[in-house]
Amino acid sequence: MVSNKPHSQSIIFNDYGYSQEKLLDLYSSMLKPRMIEEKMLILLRQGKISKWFSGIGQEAISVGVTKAMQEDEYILPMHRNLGVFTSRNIPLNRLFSQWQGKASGFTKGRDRSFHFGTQEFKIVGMISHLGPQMGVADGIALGHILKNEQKVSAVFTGEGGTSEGDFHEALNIASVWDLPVLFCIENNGYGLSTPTTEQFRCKDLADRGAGYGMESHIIDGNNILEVYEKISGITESMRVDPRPVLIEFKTFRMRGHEEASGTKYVPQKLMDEWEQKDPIMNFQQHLYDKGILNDELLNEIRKDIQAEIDENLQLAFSENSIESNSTKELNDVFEKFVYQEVSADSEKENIRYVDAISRALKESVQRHDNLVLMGQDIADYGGVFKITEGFSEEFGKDRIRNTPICESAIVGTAMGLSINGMKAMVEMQFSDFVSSGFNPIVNYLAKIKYRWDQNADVVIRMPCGGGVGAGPFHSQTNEAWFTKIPGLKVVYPAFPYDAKGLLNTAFNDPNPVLFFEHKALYRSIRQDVPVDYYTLPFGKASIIKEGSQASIITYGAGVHWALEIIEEMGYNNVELIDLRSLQPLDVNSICESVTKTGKAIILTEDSLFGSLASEIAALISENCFESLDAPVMRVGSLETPIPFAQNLEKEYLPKDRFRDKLQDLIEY
Ligand SMILES: Cc1ncc(C[n+]2csc(CCOP(=O)(O)OP(=O)(O)O)c2C)c(N)n1
Repeated sequence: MVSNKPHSQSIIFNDYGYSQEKLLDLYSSMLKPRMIEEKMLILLRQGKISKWFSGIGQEAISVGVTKAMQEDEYILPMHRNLGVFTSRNIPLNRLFSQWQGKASGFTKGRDRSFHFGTQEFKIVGMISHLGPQMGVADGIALGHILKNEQKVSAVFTGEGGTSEGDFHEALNIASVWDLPVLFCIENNGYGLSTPTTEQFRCKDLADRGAGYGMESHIIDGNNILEVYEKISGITESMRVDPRPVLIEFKTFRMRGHEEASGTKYVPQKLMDEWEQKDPIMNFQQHLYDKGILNDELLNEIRKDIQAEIDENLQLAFSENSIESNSTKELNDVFEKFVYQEVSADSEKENIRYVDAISRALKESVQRHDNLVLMGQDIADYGGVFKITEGFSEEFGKDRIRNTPICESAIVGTAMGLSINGMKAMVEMQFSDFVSSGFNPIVNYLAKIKYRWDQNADVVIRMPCGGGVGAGPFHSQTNEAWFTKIPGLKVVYPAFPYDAKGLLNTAFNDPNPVLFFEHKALYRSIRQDVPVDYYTLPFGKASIIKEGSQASIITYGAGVHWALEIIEEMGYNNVELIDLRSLQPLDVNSICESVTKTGKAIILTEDSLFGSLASEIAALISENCFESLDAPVMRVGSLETPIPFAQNLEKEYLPKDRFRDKLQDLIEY
């Protein structure tokens, strides 16, 4: 407990040049989060609130950094940074309601504790996975650079979080791109129960800066004046000379990882040592010694803070539990998007699938001046498929950016760009590599709108698919990894016309879109495509061929296999549906067709278990059961990884099995 009792002073404060007012402001700004936490501990024991990640003993860092930043600069805090939120003057009742899952909080009861952001207060809260925050900070900082704004972004991590790949990726990107990000490591001795000796081997984490060609500093995280003074100076210089800076704050976690878990594994000696270095008691003693603070003033400050806490807690407790219904919940998964049809009556050109993608990209970069394209080798080299050839000369390397090989932090960067009002595209060199950026897609991009009403205006392009003899890591069609995740749109065109129109729509849509492009179609499929800009809607399948004998439902390369086999077998009366968009899925067109034909076969390039084909089969069984004249059939690839040798790959892919199954269905 903080108290009025004298405290032996083990921290030296240099307050030269500070006004009394400033010193007292820094003091009471640390006292407020401490007193909130002390109140929380009481409430926790009374069973009135849920578990809690304590920042007791680390207040000087949150408060000092926030006070050193400008109010309109973004801060990306972690779970022990209550002082960031209080120093940004968030009304306490809103904070308390957030923690209780109530409507006056920031997430409509959808996420807990500090897992929220607010554009109003320029705070971007964490996701549980810790590391992705750092890539997001890169994106926000990149947004400032591209808008010519002299602003710094500050992101926090614990020392445990520095072991995650995201930390290394984000530092590397920030360094290569000279991004003004202040990376703040709070080295508090333990990551849950793991001491630093089991977390890393370097002496100081600040030393890691050198490995990235980055300036770094060690700061006493318990000395509010040192934190404030040094961070003020560093951020001031970063604004005029944009660059990342790594700070290691030395501090200590005075309580358990979370309140329920205790600190048994921490030697008492360490606890005692750091108790002596308590940031608030030391500074308080300093202010007493200087005659700036006395019992009377301290009691007054404490009384005011206590009144603010009690009043706001009362407000939060008296607020009713949040109410909702499934319609409201479902309505908040995606940012509203009113599709604008743009049609082109212009002349047409006969182009390949790959050209159509390239055309849409170029037109969208021209149309949206806030759109940034990122990917490995996409600048001067033009990307491995040459889709962005010539783009960097035409649009400049600010907007057409080669990235280091770091899918996770680049997806995070795209997220950060969107938070800072930009649009972003990430080209996965091959869709297989998205596994290295999976976490931020499914946990950050997909969930952020639902969590705190922030959209992720990001298109991820996914060159995918087999039939190219490229083996297990350059051939996968991994759309089903994503169609399962609420919050993501998934598009998968089979023709140049659709590819161009749908990709243009993807850039207009403010939601995260995974855009699958089949590599085997890139240079094998041509079509007459309007020269001018046009769009096509998501969620609308295209009926490639009408018929009444059976419905073939497919997408991507499957459409071309089906066309070939229909022709080869002379099945002139089957209906062929190209889904084009998988999420949203055009369930109506599927059901209408199956109701008409009474027979359905779903063809996918994916292996069947848990595939989109299985989902569609279930939908048909549920919705069209009474119209069915045969079992719903599915055809997909073998349940193996994709083999390299061409004859093995042919056996793996479903085309030949589809021929037989279709015949079975028609003859049923
Ligand atoms: C990717 C991931 N792995 C594990 C966890 C579980 N976890 C949450 S916090 C934490 C310790 C974090 O330590 P550190 O980064 O030092 O921060 P501190 O809690 O000490 O402030 C762990 C292991 C998680 N949230 N995310």
